[in-house]
Amino acid sequence: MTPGKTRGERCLRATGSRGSAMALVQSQQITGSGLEAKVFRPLLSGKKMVSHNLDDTLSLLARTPSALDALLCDLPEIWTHRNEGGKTWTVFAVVAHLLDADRVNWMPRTRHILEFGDTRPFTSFDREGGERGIKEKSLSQLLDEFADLRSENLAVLRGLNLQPYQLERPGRHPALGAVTLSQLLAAWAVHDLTHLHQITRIMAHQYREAVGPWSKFLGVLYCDGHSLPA
Ligand code: NI
Repeated sequence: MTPGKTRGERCLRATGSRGSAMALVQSQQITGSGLEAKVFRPLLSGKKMVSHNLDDTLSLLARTPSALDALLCDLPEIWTHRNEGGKTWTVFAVVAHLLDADRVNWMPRTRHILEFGDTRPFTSFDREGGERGIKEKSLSQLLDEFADLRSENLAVLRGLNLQPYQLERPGRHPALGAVTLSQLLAAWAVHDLTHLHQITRIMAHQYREAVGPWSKFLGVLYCDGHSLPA
């Protein structure tokens, strides 16, 4: 738990973010069809890919715990403790995986590249490792631990004051081969997004039948297969 903050305060903070977004919309005086036009017209075309920027990555990585809090805090367990069938993950398991990845994957590999470069490969990451030691924990506890650990990790990462030449430093992934530190940090951000996507997909699955014929308009119900474990 973040010192001095209770779970309720963190939930309120997340709600406050939503309020800020609404205020932004109102401040821009976007109404009616004008809103639609502005929302659906991109500021920048997605066809031109941007290169990795560490500040942009840090901004996103810092936001994920609040996003998870806002979405999941105090939800009924039908949303958080049910899966998509078979041995697929629950939302609870995904949060445990994100926590585990912050513990044993991203920052340890950052240090590994800085220390060893590509002279020795990373230790393999056990994607199921998040399941160990969580049976007695609540989702609230996992969210708190994740928020605290992410905050600590980002403080360490900022403290490294990484320079461009360091971001280009090569590393060796045990399965993927040659990578760079820049790619590792970009992948950390997109790993968050992958699992946010997976979380909303798992949640939507619970109402797969309940929505009746609307299912044909609800794309999240048809996006199996592009969120393989990462
Ligand atoms: Ni993953």
